[in-house]
Amino acid sequence: MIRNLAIIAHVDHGKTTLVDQMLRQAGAFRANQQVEERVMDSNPLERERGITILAKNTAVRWGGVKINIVDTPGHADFGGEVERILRMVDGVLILVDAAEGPMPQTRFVTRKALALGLRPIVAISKVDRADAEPLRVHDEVLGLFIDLEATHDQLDAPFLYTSSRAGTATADLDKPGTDLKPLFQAILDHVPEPKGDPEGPFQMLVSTLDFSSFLGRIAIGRIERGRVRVGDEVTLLPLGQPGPVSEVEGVERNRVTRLYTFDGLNRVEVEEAAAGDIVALSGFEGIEIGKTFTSVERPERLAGIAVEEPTISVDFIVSNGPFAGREGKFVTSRQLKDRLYRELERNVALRVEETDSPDTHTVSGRGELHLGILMETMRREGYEFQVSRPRVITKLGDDGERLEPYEELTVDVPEEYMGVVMEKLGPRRSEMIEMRNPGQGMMRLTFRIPARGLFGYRSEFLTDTRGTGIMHHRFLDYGPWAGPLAGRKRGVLVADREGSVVSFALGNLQERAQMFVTPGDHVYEGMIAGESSRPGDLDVNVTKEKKLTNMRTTASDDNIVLEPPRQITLEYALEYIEEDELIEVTPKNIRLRKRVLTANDRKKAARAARVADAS
Ligand SMILES: Nc1nc2c(ncn2[C@@H]2O[C@H](COP(=O)(O)OP(=O)(O)OP(=O)(O)O)[C@@H](O)[C@H]2O)c(=O)[nH]1
Ligand SMILES: [Mg+2]
Repeated sequence: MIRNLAIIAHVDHGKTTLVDQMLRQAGAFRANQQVEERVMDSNPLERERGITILAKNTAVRWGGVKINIVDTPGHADFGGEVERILRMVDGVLILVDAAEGPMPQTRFVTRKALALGLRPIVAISKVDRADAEPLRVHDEVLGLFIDLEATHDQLDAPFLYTSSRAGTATADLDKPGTDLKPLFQAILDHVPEPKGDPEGPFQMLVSTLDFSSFLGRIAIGRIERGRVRVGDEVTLLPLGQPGPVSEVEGVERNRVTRLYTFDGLNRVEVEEAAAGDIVALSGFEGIEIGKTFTSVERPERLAGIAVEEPTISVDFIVSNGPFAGREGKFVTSRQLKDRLYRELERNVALRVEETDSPDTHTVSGRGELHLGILMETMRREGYEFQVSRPRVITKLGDDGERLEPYEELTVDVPEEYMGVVMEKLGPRRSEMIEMRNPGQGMMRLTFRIPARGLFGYRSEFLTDTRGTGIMHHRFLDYGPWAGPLAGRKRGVLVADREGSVVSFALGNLQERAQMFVTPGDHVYEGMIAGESSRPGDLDVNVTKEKKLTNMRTTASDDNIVLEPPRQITLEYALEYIEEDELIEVTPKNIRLRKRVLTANDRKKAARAARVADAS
C-alpha cells in the first residue's frame, strides 16, 4: 500500500523541518544516528541559506503503508518545479504559518493543487510561535479555498495544528499535540491510494529530473500503470498530444539500466517497481520533463507538463577588468560557455543563448534567486565572470502590443511605515490590490507591479522600514508595457584609481555615503566603492592616505570609527546595479563596477548620450 504526498507552502513555513520529524517519528533513522537539522536540505547552498532549492523525494513507512513524501521549495522562483511535482502525487499537505497566514506562494501552490483535483490536508504550522493566531489563519485558509473555487470535497479538508520543530500535530487546539500521529493518520485517511492497474502495460510520466555524471539524466515520476524491471525494453515518447502514438520519429527505445525507489534518506536500487510507486530510472538519452515512458507494445502518451518560461535575463560576460583572472580557476569564454550549457542538463527552467560576442552569453531564468544560485554555484566551483543588470523578458500580445512580466508583491509593515512604502511604490507603477489589517499593528499590502518596478526596491524598502518590513513577490502574469521607469535614486561612489582602501579616506567619505568596501580591499579605477546619499555618481579616491605633517594629530584622527560596509550579496547586486554597471563574480569576491572604467571615457560617453538625446 502506498500514499504519495507533496508538502507545499510559502517559503520558510516549516516544510523541511516537518519532514525531519516525520522521518524521525516513522523510525527512518537508527536509534543513535546523528542527523543534522533540516536533513533534506542537503546541498551546501541550501544549508547556508536555510532554504530548499531543489525538491527532494523521501519515503517513510507508517502502519504498513509506504508514504512517498516530496519536500518542495517554497521560494517563488521555484514554483514551476512545485507545479510539476504535483503531477506525481495523489495528495498535498499545505503548510501555513500560524502567524503569517497564507502568503503569495501559498496561494499559488494551493491554486495549482486544487485545480488538479488533489485533496489537501492543511497544517497550520508553527503554532508554538508567540504571535501565532491559529484560528485566524484557519479562517484565512478557508477563505482562500473559497476564493480558489475549491470543490466541496476539497473544502472538507482536515485541518491540523502543528509545530514542525516540536514534531506535534493536533486537530483540537484545546488538546496540545504530543507527536505526529494525527498527521500520519490524516495522510492514510485522506490521501487517496494511487490508482493504476499494476498488471496493465507500463506507463510513466517524467515529472522531475535528477542528474548524475555517471548515469546522465535520471527521470523521476510516478508509475501510472503496469510495472517496470531493470533490463526491460521500454519506449520514451517525444512530447506531443496525449493518447496513442503512431509516429516513430523521436521515439527512443532502450533498456532500463537502473531503477530506484525512495526509502528514508536513501535512494534504493530495486529490480522492479509497480503502478503507484514513485521511482527514478536511467538509461535513456532523451529524458525530458513531460515525456512519457511506455511499454513497447502500448505507446500511449500522458498529458505533458509545460516547463515554465523564463521571465528575466542577464548577460554572463568574460571578466575583463584589471583584476581579471586573479582569483578564478576558470575564466575563459570557452570554459564559461561549456559550464553554462552543461547547466541545462539539470536546470530545466533555464535558457542559454549566444550573442554577437563570443565573450557574452545571455542566460534567462525565473528570477533573481534562480539566476543568483547558478552564479553562486559557479563561483564556488572556481569560475570567474561578470554579470549584467537583469532585463525582463518582454512578449508580444495578440495585437502586436508589447507586454512585460508583472509580479504580485506582498509587504508586511508596521502601520507607521505604510505611507513611505506606498509613496515609493507609486512611481514604480504599482497598483494596490489589497490592504489588510491582520492586527498587532502590522499592515499587509498587496500590489501588482511590473517586475522591472521591483528592481532595486528591496534595499530601499529595508531602509525605509528600518528592517522591520517583510516583502515577498512572485510572478503573476504578462501585462501591458508600463513605460519608462526611474532608475536608482542614489548615485554611486566610483574609485578613481587603483590601490588599497584606506580608513582615512573612508572616514572622510562616510558622512555622505554608505561604503561597500573596507580598509585593505583592493580597488581599481571604475570599481564601485559605495553608495552616495545623493543622486549622481561621484569619482572618489578611497586610497588616499592622511598627509603626514609635523603637527601632533589629535587622538580622534587616529582611530576613525568606520560604519560597517554594506554586504553585497549576489542577489542584492542583481537588484542594485544599473545598465551601465556590471557585477564581477569571482570565487573570492563580488565587486561592482562601471562598464566603462576610466572617468574620462565615462564623461565622454555621457556627453555623447546627451548629444544623442538632444538630436
Ligand atoms: N517556531 C517555529 N519555527 C519553526 C517551526 N518549523 C520551522 N521553523 C523555523 O522556520 C524556518 C524555516 O524552516 P524550514 O523547515 O526550512 O522551512 P521550509 O518551508 O522548508 O522553507 P523553504 O524550503 O525554503 O520554503 C527555520 O528557521 C525553522 O527552524 C515551528 O514549528 N515553530
Ligand atoms: Mg524547505
